[in-house]
Amino acid sequence: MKIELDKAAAQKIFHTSLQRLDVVKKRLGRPFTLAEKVLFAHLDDPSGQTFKRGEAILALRPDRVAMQDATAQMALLQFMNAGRKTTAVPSTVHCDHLIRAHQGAGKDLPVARDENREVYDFLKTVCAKYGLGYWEPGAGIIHQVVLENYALPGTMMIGTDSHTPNAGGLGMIAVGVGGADAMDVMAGLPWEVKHPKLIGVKLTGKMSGWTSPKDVILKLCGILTTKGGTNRIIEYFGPGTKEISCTGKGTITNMGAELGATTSIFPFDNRMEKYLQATKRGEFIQLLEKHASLLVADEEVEKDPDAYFDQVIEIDLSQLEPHLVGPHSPDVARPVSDVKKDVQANDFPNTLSAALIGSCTNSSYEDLERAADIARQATAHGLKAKVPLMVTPGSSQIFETIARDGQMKALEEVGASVLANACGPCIGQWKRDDIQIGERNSIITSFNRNFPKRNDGNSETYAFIGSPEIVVAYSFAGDLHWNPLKDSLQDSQGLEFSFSPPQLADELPAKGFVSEQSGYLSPEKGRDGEVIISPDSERLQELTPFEAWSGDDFERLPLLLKAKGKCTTDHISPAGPWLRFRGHLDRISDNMFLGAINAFSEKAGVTLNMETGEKDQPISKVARDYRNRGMQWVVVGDENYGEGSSREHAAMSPRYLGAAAVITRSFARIHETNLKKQGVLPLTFIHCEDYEKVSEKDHVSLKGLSSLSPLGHVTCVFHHEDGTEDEVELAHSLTEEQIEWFKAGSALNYLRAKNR
Ligand code: MIC
Ligand code: SF4
Repeated sequence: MKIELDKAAAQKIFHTSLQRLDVVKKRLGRPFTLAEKVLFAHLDDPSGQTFKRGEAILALRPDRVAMQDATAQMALLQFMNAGRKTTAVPSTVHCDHLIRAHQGAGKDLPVARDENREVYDFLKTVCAKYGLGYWEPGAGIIHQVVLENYALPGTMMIGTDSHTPNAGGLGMIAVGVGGADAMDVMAGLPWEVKHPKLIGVKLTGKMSGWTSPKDVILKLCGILTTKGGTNRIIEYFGPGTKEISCTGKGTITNMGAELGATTSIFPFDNRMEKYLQATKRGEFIQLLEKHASLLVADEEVEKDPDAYFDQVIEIDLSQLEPHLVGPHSPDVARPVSDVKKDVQANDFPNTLSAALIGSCTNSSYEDLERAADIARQATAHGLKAKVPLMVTPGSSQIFETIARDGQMKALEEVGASVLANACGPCIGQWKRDDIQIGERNSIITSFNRNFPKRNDGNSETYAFIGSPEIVVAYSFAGDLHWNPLKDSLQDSQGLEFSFSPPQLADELPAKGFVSEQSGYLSPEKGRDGEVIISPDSERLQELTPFEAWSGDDFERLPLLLKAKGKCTTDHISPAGPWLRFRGHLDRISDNMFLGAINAFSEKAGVTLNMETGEKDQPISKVARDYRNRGMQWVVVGDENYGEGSSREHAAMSPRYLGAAAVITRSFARIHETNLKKQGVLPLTFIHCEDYEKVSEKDHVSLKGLSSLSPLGHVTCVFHHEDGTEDEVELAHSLTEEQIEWFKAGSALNYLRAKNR
């Protein structure tokens, strides 16, 4: 099978799409939105599929799988147990997350190659053996590389990273999933997802001045909040969509992940054509034009959006102001003009300690040109950045092109350092020498996430997010009280000057991208290589299947933790230094719940060991102790539990250390599926206030599990220390088949038993 996207393959996809869509059109007999078209065109069984937004489960056939190095390890360790010779669909692995940012690209990359050799060798040999494409460290960040090479309007992809929807900027349905979902698709099974509700975002007007695509999504984060997109697709429509470059659209769909959205998508237009042309995929344009009806919503939708979307939001690009969001959550949004007021009112540190641009979200040619424009203005006034300014290009193609066209020089002239084409400081892989852990400071980035500890491992770093040009402007003032749109600075002569908004930038390089494909290995090379995992490796560990469910109700299991407030996957399974152990379940499980806030002590990462009576013990240590005593345990969580990343370690570590169930007020989509896949019951309080009934020394019983059925309830008893009890009803969203996963101990166990 060819990994590269080729015309024949695309033709085949569109052919099947038309056939499937025809079946659904006849069944439903109404106009479709774009998201519906692409979803329905990928149904496994278009004539038998049931539809109900927010309830039915769609079985889909994605065209492609992409995985990044930190999640690919688990996905591939599971895939190796699935008994196949090759993957069922073209699949790629991208080495980007494990590279540490310390002294710039030139020095950091060789260090990363050396430090992570064992993992890279493992990934490389698995790719060769099972026919996957392999992108070496330094080649670029997964989402940028996918956009440049594999994304195509009207097609469908899943990826083991929550920002996979980046490809929605090029009209694709691209969804972030856990490794076990990726494994299913690579093993030839359909991929299941809840039939999403649809949010239509109508864009009108035209951006100007400082406003950029980033501000569209930052504004939307403020409107919808981090859980507003759960089990929903965000579909953009209206005349404003055509005013945004393809990569700008990618920035917007990328950060739809911050809303918890299943994915986001833009309709096909000539900005996408231009991008395909520039990235040497012009050969697809004719084919796309021929199938244009598959790539945009039916006309009726734009005329009467309320009839087709579950919610409609309108954003007038002409009125949109540049925004900054943060700290600690991407939905704390306000226009730049309100930043000073907010920083003062909340006593956030106003002095900035660093400014960072780039990442998978914002490192397009257009982004870096606009950022360079601000840098050039500063140079003309003799200024250098006041705080360290770092640039993370998204891919080697971008890196080489901005090196050729001068943007890099403009940024370096004001003191910027260029980091490797990798995630680096966006995922806690930022080794800072300037700030001590515990030191209060603010930073500003053009990334997409800003949960505590996310960038430098320091919970006292307050991260604000804005567009690259806004971030670069702030780097010259070094102060959040300063407003780049209005306030002036002193130039090298002591004269006042203000920045002008960045010039309208070329969205694509006039001379084309520098695009020799460096860093890609196609699987044809090295087919017969062996996959080696050393038994005493501390980076990789073969997986042992989890035990099947005993068939008995869970009786009086200890409450390991009641988490309070935000409990993202970064709280459950932090990244940064722990990324090292992503292929070693036992080792990485030592990080379990390090960031979770205990509702009783208000402390992070610690809990009471009810067996020994010891207080404030590391949560993973207590879990191991319970497990060693042959006990399973339960966790209680708050709202939108597990938001953020797709990392299935946040489900596998709990399962490995003995979790029977996680009971919350609500779950984020990917994490809820990850728990189901690993055989942990994700349950939700029917009455949210029942969360309050849980006390520190509770034991928990879950009843009637042998008659668990879709849409049924589970009765739960919290046995309190004083002998009293509270009985509450819990809901779950397990389907018939997912109940079988639970019974088998995991989805993988179920799959293996079925194939036997
Ligand atoms: C992230 O942005 O949080 C990550 C790191 O890319 C994760 C994946 C991971 O944890 O490996 C994601 O977004 O899914
Ligand atoms: Fe990497 Fe950050 Fe993008 Fe995740 S969000 S893929 S960590 S650059």
